[in-house]
Amino acid sequence: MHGIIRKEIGSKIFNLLASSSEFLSGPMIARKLKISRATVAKRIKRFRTLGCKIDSCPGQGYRLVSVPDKLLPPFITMGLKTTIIGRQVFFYPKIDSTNSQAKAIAGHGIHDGALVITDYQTQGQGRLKRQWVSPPKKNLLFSVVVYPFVAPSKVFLMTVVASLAVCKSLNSLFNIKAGIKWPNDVYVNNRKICGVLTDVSLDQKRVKRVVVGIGLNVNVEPSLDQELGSLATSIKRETGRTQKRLPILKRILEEMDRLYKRFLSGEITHLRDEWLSYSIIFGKKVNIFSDGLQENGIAETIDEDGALILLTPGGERKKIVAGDVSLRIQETGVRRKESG
Ligand code: BT5
Repeated sequence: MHGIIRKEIGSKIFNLLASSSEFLSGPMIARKLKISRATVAKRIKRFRTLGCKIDSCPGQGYRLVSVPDKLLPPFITMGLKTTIIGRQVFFYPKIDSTNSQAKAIAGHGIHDGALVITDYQTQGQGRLKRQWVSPPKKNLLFSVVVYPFVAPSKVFLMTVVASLAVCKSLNSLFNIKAGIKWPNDVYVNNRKICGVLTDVSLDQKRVKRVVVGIGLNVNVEPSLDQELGSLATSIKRETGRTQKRLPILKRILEEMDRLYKRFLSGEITHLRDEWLSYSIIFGKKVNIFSDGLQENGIAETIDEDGALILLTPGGERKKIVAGDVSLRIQETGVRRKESG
């Protein structure tokens, strides 16, 4: 209990500093929050040990100059331009999986758009019991909990919201041209940079909650990682330099916020069209794997429920539902093994 109160005071002091570009005096902060000046000074000291740069000037007070690249809740919400996504943040230094944790806490006072984020997953999950691999503190690993009032057939649009948000952010921040490989992967130059894992829970045929997990490679060096090898890429690999994770996360949350609101207001066709414009599979020969069976054909389009329309060699059009399938693009010399 005491810990919670201390945390709340810390957040309040931090929020005051973060909302002002001017110096704020210690006595003024103390008066406003009904705490002692000593408490203010102690908290400021703690923020500095966390890596915040805070100027102090006798007679004027304190001014927040910068925050470290740490994925802590006050740093994430500071200046975050969203109204739904990421307004509530749960950070864990290490956890089994943010999707599992988000599912466990969803419904227990967890708001629409809550963010569950970690620096390291011990059991990062992909689809179909595959693994998501990510060394500690290198990448972005997070899940967002939402409660959209939509029919189950439209849940795929949350995967659309997530993958589009990632593509747009990579483009606007780094001029990286990312594309979407149906159903849930983001690729750059034929290598996977991000995976999305969407989990839905239903209540009498309506959607009760959706957890959308995003794993984005930021500073991992795939070539140094045997498991990722030549299949994966990262923002560092594409840009040639180490990148800060916090601004990337914020941009993705802001893009998700915009896209999620469009989804809620029924702009489904627009969202789908935008998603299609990022697709890297249309017109290409693909192999579909499901339950040990394989289908080949040309990826033609994606229908209004997110299913892939496959044109088979016999000229038949088959509808492939995303659920339990993997897709491989048939291109020689580009990919050496299936990566999801
Ligand atoms: C995915 O599955 O791509 C969904 C990954 C979602 C991960 C996030 S992290 C936060 C949240 N919490 C979780 O526990 N999960 C979500 P799939 O399409 O099945 O792809 C998995 C395959 O991608 C693996 O079998 C590997 O081949 C490959 N892979 C694993 N880690 C990778 C990485 N860091 N970068 C690129 N490819 C990777």
